[in-house]
Amino acid sequence: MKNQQIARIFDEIAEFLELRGENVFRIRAYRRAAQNIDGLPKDVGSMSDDEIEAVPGIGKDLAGKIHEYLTTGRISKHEELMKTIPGGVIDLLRIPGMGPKKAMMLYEKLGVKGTEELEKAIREGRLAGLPGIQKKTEENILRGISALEGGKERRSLGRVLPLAEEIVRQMQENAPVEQIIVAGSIRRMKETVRDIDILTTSKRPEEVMEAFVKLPHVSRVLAQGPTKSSVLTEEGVQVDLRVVEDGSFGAALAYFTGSKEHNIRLREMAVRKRLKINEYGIFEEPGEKKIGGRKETDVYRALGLPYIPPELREDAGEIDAALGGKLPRLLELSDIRGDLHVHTRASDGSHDLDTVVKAAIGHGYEYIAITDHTKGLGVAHGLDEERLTEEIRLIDEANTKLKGFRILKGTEIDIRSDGRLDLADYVLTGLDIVVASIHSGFNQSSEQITRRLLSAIRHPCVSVIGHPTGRLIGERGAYAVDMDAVLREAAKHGVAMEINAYPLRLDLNDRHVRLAKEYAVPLVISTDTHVRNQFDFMTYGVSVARRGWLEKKDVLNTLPYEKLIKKLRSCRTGKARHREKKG
Ligand code: DGT
Ligand code: CA
Ligand code: ZN
Repeated sequence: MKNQQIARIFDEIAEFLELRGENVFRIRAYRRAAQNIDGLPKDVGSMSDDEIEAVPGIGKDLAGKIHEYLTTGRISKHEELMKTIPGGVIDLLRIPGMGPKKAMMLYEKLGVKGTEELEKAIREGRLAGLPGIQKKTEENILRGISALEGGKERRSLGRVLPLAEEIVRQMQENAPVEQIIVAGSIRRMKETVRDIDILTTSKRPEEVMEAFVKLPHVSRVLAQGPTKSSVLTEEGVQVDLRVVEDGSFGAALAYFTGSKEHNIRLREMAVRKRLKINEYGIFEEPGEKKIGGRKETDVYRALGLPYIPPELREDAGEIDAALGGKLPRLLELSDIRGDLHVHTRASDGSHDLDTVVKAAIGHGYEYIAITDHTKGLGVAHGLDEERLTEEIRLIDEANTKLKGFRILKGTEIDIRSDGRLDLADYVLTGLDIVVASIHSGFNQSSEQITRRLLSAIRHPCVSVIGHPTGRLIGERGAYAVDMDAVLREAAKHGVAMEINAYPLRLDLNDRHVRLAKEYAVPLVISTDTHVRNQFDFMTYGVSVARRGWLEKKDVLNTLPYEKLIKKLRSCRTGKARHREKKG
């Protein structure tokens, strides 16, 4: 994906402009463009000029710059700005997460002229006390440097999966491959992944390898052999490609999908059945007669097991469940009927109500909930009682014109630091859904933050707890919440927990989801869409649910509208009396 590179360049331009004290609107425009490009689920390289111009925040000028990058691999404005800074700073800019401002500061204060010198300075403790540098910043820089060198950094699934899919697509176009599939932790949809493992079959393996090492993403070839090659992409991710025999494809797929722990359990079972299972096939022990391996199901069938979906292969009880005929019938993406956490331009979303609704209908949904932020979140232009009342009116009006689609009136209400909600109850009684979330005070003690969430759950108008742990993968850990206590309280009050499908969040995570199911807490899966194509993030949320063993019946937004509205907890009065009550 070129998206990340372009986003990074725009961010850097913004920082350069900032360093030079230029127009704040100009700076903001680049930042916003960067954010929106990074949020695109599709490669800009595969979009038409019109489509690119339709991305929010991208006008003719920025579309031109994107076009320039796609055709020349550079943006001249960026290059000009690069010329204004010393050469030693440029090397520092290669580090993921390092912007021009920080790089200049480190150069000026410490005189470091490259990643090696910087690493040394960190190890010697020379960064301590510099403006904006914390222990965490130092750790991030060190991790960035080692990622540059090794390509073995764990990254979020949301970053790597689109890249993996694109590499597969390019291989299908440019190489004589037959079957081709991504295995490893990506196939298991683990929330972070270390590298991309791809398996393929071909009659002409050498040509496949030639094409692979020449892919446009490749920045370095680590190894090239007749059946296995490894490369490093421009993004610093390692990709391993293996060509296997047709008759071994299923066995290899099972082997390289893992997890390692799951495979070990399978092999132990095989030994007891006097079988041998490896990446080449399934063999009967005396004599080594091959009895299968073409299909992945061969492996499970040989062991007397039903097929186990990749998301469950973590040696977390799936083999016993399979033996006992107790595997869950996992939720599917197509079971989802609507999205219950969506922002519009009224707060920090990119589109008006109409555009968002059209996108949801285009997505095949039956309903969405509009859940803009509330006033406590000033940066997101959160709504006060009056603005939310106006939004409710707009939704009522829109609903009268829609057939076969419903907009739920909602809010993503801020849970204040003392646990109180950010809006007066009289507005909440006019809503179909209240998603309550924490957006500040992440450093509170476990006791404080747990109490805060418990009091939100006890508020009779709250339907859902949004992104319940607040973590941002690779950026910010979960706050110190006692999740067990929160889930028990949610079960007691029938409050749903959200699986926020936004790839950076995936919050709840798979372990919490499984615990929630055990406590019979209702779950919803929502994308937290701010830009219309982010409805596509649902697939990540569904993966978390699958890894948490969820079935269709465990998830509220698989229900048709009428049933959903009965199951969702709310304090709706039926009549929108909020206006009379006001003041
Ligand atoms: P990752 O890359 O850390 O996100 O996680 P995986 O699961 O993709 O791990 P990776 O890439 O090291 O290996 C891919 C699969 O290959 C792994 O899930 C199982 C299999 N595998 C790798 N090494 C071993 C091993 O030493 N023993 C066994 N049984 N399987 C292995
Ligand atoms: Ca892997
Ligand atoms: Zn939120």
